[in-house]
Amino acid sequence: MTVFRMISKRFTRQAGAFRLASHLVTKCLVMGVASCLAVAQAEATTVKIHLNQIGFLPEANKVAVVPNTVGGEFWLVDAKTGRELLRGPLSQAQSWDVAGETVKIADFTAFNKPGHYKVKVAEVGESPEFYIQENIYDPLLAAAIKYYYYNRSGAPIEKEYAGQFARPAGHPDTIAYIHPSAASNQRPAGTVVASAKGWYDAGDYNKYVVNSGITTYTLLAALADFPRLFADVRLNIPESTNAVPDLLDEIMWNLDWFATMQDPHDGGVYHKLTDLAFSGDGMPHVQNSRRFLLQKSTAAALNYAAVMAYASVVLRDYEKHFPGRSAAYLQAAQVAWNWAKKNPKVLYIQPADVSTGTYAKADEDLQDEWLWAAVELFRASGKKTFLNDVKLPAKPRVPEWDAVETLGLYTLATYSKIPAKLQQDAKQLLIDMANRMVREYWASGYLVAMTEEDYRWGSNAVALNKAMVLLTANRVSPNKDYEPAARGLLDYVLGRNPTGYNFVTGFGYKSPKHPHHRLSQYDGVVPPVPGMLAGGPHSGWQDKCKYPSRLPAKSYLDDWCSYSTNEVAINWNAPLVYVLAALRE
Ligand code: 9MR
Repeated sequence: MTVFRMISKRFTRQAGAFRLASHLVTKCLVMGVASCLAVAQAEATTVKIHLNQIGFLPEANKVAVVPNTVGGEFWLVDAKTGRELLRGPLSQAQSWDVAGETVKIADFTAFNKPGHYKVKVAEVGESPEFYIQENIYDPLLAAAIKYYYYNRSGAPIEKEYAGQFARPAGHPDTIAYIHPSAASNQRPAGTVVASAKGWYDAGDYNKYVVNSGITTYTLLAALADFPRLFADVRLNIPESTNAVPDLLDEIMWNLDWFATMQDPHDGGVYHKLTDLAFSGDGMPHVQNSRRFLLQKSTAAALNYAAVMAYASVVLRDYEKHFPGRSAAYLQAAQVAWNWAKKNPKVLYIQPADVSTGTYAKADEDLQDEWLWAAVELFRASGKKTFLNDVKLPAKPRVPEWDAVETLGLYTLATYSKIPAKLQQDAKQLLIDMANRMVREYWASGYLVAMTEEDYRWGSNAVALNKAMVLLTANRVSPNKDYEPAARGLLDYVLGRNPTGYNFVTGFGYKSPKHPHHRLSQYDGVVPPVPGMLAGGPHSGWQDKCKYPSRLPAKSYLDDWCSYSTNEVAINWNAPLVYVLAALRE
C-alpha cells in the first residue's frame, strides 16, 4: 500500500500541477457547475455521434461512436470556427447487441493538441462540443465528492458552501429507537440510541451499513492510492480550513456515524438506521418520522470490520488530527469480527413493519464478506491467524454492495506483507477478470466492456467498478489494453453510450435533470445537485415508468419516477471518484 505523508494545505495549494484545475474547481463550486464548463451547452436530442462529453486528456485514447454510415471518413473540427483540423478513416462497422446497433469508430487518439472541438461525419452530423485539455476531469472529480457533503444527515448545508443548494439540517438522529428486531438484554426494544451524522444513502434519507461500507472503503482507497492528488483537492466544505485533505474530512463525517452502528455491549452491528417506510415528499428538515436501528446481521458486522480495519490503517497517518481514532477503529473491527465468529450466518430479514431498502439477499453465503474482513483485519493488525480464514473465490465478481470478495483481492494483490503464493493467486484472479473485460471491450461496437449481465440496477457503477478492476490489474501486471479499457468505461458513463446522456448531473452536453433524489426534487432549485452519477440503464423495469426501449443499454429514463435507472447513490459515486482520480492524467 502506498505510504503517504501529510502535506500542509498551504504548501500544496501552491503546487503547480493542480493550479489550473483548482481554479476551475473553485469557479465550479461557487458559480454553479453549469457555468463552469464551457462544454455545457443547450440540451439537444438529435445528436447521433456519441463521445465523452467532458473531453479528453491530450495523451489519452480518444474515440467517438458513429452510426453505421456509408461514408468512411470523419473530421475533427474546431468547435467555434468549424475549421477542419484532422481527417481520419472510420473503422469497419461492428454491432453491439445490448444497444441493438451497428456502429463505426472515429479514433482521433493521435491528435493531442489542447483545444475545443467537435467530430463531424458528412452523412450524420456533428458530435457535442468537447475539450482536449490537461486536468479536464478535475471539476468533475471535486463535484463527485462534494455530492457527499450535500447528502449529509444532521448538518445544515450552508450557503457559504452550497450556494443555491443550501438547506436546513435534517435527521439529527440523536434519538433513534432500537427496533424489536434488534432488541437485546442491554438494549431492549424502544431503547434510545444516538446515531448522528453519516450520509443519506441515495434518493432516500436512510442510512444502511453495508452500502455505506463499500462506499467508505472505496473513498478511503482513493485517498490512500492518490494521496498527493487529494492533499490538493479542495471542496469548499466547513472543514476545508483544517489541515487534512477535504476528502478525508468528508469520509470522517460518515465514519462518525458508522461507528455508532456497533452495539457496544456485544460488538454486533445493526444492519441499518431507517424510517419504517420510505418517506414521502419534502426536504430533510420537514421530516419527523421516528427512526429505528434494525436487526444485527453477520453481513453488517463483517462489512463494518473490513471498513473499520481499513480506516484504522489510513488514519495512522493522521494520528495528530484524529488522536486515538486509528486504534479505536481497529479495536471496533476486531470486536465486530468476534461477534461474527459467534454468529456466522445471521442474515438480515426485513421485519413485517419495515419497508425501506433491505441491502440483503435471501441466498447470501457471506463467503465474500468473510474474505474481505479477514484480509483487512490482517493488514490492520498484522495477525497472521486472520489469513486462515481466507479462501479465494473461484470466480470473483465485480464489486457491488452484495459482492465484496474482489475488494479483498485488491488488498491481497497489492499489500506487501501478503504471503507470496497467496498474493500470486490473488493477482492471477484479477488478471483473469481484467482479460475477460478486455475481450468484452474489443467485442463491443462501442469499445465498452459492458455485457448484458452488467445491465442491472446501478449499471453505471458496474461500469466504474469494472474500471477499478482493470486499473488494479494494471498496477500488479501492466498490460497495454487495461488502461484503454478502463478509460472506455469512464467515457461510457460520460457520454459514449447509446442514450446520448452524460450520466453525471450538471456536466456535459446532456445530463440527467430529474434524478430520483429527494434533495434535488424538493429543494425548489431547477438544476439537480451537481456531481451525481445516475444509476443507469437496464431493462429490469422495476418501477412504474414507461421506458423508451427494451434494449438493456437504452432502457433509461431521466424522470423522477425512474428509481431503478435514475436514482443516485453513495455507492455509485464512489467508484466515479476513484476512477477519475486514477485517470486524471
Ligand atoms: O442498489 C440496490 C440494488 O442493487 C437493488 O437491486 C435495489 C432493490 O433492492 O436496491 C438498491 O438500493 C436502494 C436501497 O435499497 C434504498 N436506497 C436507494 C438504493 C438505490 O436505489
